[in-house]
Formats: sequence, structure tokens, C-alpha cells
Amino acid sequence: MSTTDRELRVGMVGYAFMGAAHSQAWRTVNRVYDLPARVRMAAICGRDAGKVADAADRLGWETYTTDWRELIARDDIDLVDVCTPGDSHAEITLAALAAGKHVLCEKPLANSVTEARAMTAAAATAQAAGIRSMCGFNYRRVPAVTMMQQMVAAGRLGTIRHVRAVYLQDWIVDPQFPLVWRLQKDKAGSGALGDIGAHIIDLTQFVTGQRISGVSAVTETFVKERPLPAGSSGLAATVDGSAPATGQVTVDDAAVFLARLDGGGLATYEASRFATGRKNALRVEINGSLGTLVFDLERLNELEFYDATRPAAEQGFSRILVTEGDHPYMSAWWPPGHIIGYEHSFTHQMRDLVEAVATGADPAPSFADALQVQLVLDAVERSARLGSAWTEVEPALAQVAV
Ligand code: SOE
Repeated sequence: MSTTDRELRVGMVGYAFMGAAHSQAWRTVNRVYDLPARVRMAAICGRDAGKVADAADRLGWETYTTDWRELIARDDIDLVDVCTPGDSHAEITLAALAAGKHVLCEKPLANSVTEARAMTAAAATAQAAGIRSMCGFNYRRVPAVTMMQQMVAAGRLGTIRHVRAVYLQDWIVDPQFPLVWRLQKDKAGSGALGDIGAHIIDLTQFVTGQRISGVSAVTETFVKERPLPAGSSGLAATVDGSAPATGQVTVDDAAVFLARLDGGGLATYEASRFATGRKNALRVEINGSLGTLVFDLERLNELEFYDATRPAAEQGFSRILVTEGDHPYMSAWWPPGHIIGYEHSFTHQMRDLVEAVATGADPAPSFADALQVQLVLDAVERSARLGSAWTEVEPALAQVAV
């Protein structure tokens, strides 16, 4: 590893699943990659003083606070990593950019197009002053997905005809699963659509280099009422000792939509939290005039490739094991055949972010890329409200009413 005295001092807001995944990546990135700056895990922020103190110790942060505004105001923080529920992404990110901090914001960027547009505009203003921003669509940085993008860009599939993408989970199939923040629109913005649908929208736009231009969608909330979580603030978890109090689910449990790509291809997308037995099942198939590529997150070290340019007698799906040293990101890890996991995509994300900030480049995906995802999410919800009517995706630059 190169020795560098250049520090990148990080402050992270949030310490749940994504906070833990990001912390692992911040701890690891300088130990596996030779980078022009060394990450310093300066501060972690969370609302509960006891829990954030424990998180600081457990996840490896030097200090902790319960006030994100205090964290942003510190002059010993260079980059703010936003790992909170969607309802605070905009407020924290806008304040951090205004304070001259680089920002990594978890996906989806925001809970609305309005917020996403404001964040994108603020990022553009900050970029002029050398401040960098990135949105945390980590699956782009699974080596096999990056390789997929490289192969499509190199023309190995020819003209893209179809994209077929699913992201399936089943953690709320039990109607007794409580009404957590991800099931409340005011906190999460949307349900399966924005949480996991956003991933396959970003991943397929990244891999194909094309944008979704229009959709026809259905969404469904299968279980409309759930028990309130124990200790729900402001509400007793039980009503006079009888059955627990309940609350309305205000987001989608599943979203299914057809789409057109601006390069002429047709696409189908499915995001569901009710795919019983599917735990975190993301699968993307891309059919082109010269071949097909398939990525399956449950086999994330592999790509399936059908090369239609091979002699007809030799055509068939081959399995590429993406673990060679010259495969994307893999030079840092183990000898060929030694596979990596889900968490490595976050280390790759931090590698590219640290490299970009230290060299004065703009990391991807940008907030503008993330705004495009937000516009698709919005089109899907508008289409579903209109009875699956064909709905154009709004242009990124809002048409100013004259
Ligand atoms: C949903 O449970 C979730 O945690 C998403 O929010 C993440 O983005 C995804 O990577 C795993 O599943």
C-alpha cells in the first residue's frame, strides 16, 4: 500500500444495515486498495445516544454524536455519508453540500422528484467549488455487473432488444410483521419500488447505457394494515391490553412494470417483498442482436454469456467466473477462483469515491443519475395511479411552464 499523509475524514449519519455495510467498506478500503488518500472514520451520528455510542465502538468510528448538524459543522469532517431513511436524505445532503462537504447519499436519492431535483441542483453548484457527490447504488460495483456494462459498451451484445429485471424479497410476507419505517410513505417515499426497484432501474440503465423513457405499471399493497412496532413513539403498542394497535401500510408491497428504453429496447421490471422464498434475489437478463448476458445476485461472482457470433454448432450459455486479477476491482482481493461477497461492492464503491475526491473527479452514479432513477420511480407511481396508462418519464430538466 502506498503511504500517503492525505486524509479523507468521514462523518456518517445512520448506523443500521447500510451504516454497518458502509462502515465495513470504510474500514477496509485503504487496506486492499492503493489510494491517494487515507480514510479516517472520524464520526458517526444517530438519534439514540446509547445505540450510537455502541455503534461507534462496534463499527470503528472515532467519535459519535446525536446531532447531524453538529457533525456537518465540524471542520475536521470532509465527507458526509448519509445512511438514514429517505425522509432525511434531502435535508442532510443539502446542508452538507452547503457546508462544503463531499456527500455520499444512500439510494434512492430522495423521497420525491422535487427533493431529488433540489439535491441535484445543489450538487451541481457544489461541484463548481470542487465538492463531489455520489449516490450509493452499490450493485453497479459488483465486478460481474461492471463487466456486463463493459461487454455491452464493447458491442458484444449488439443492439439491445430486451431487458428483463427482477428484485425479489419476502421479509414482510407475514402479516404480523410490524409497521416499520420502510412501510410508511412519509419515511420511505415508496415501498419495494423505491427500495429495491430503484436498484434494478439504476443497474439496467448503467449496464445498457440507455434510459427508461416510458412505463406502464401496476403496484399493489397486499397487507394494508400491520401491528405497530413495540414502543411506537406517540402510540401505545397495545390498546388497553388487547391486540396490538395497528397502522396503515402506505407504500407498495410490489411493483411490476413494462418499459421502453430510449435505444429502442423493451423491458420488464418486477420488484416485490412478497416473493415467498426469495430473500434478496436480483436477476437481470439482457438480450441483444448478438447475444445475451445474465447476472444473478445469488451467484454474484458469475456471468452467463450467450455469444451468437460463435459457430452455430458451438453456441450455448457459458459461465464466466469473474475472479481474475484483470476483472473489475478483483486485483485487490484473492487469486482466481476465490470468490467475494455482497459487502465487497461497498468497498469498491468507497474505492471509487475516495479516488474521485482525491483526484478531483466526479464519481458515478452522480445525483443526476440518481434523479433519473427518481423520475422513473415517479412515472411508475403515476402510471399505476392511472390504471397502468402508458406514462412518459419526465425529462431531467423540468420544463418550465411559460
Ligand atoms: C432492503 O431490505 C435492502 O436493505 C435495500 O434497502 C438495500 O438497498 C439492498 O441492497 C438490500 O435490501
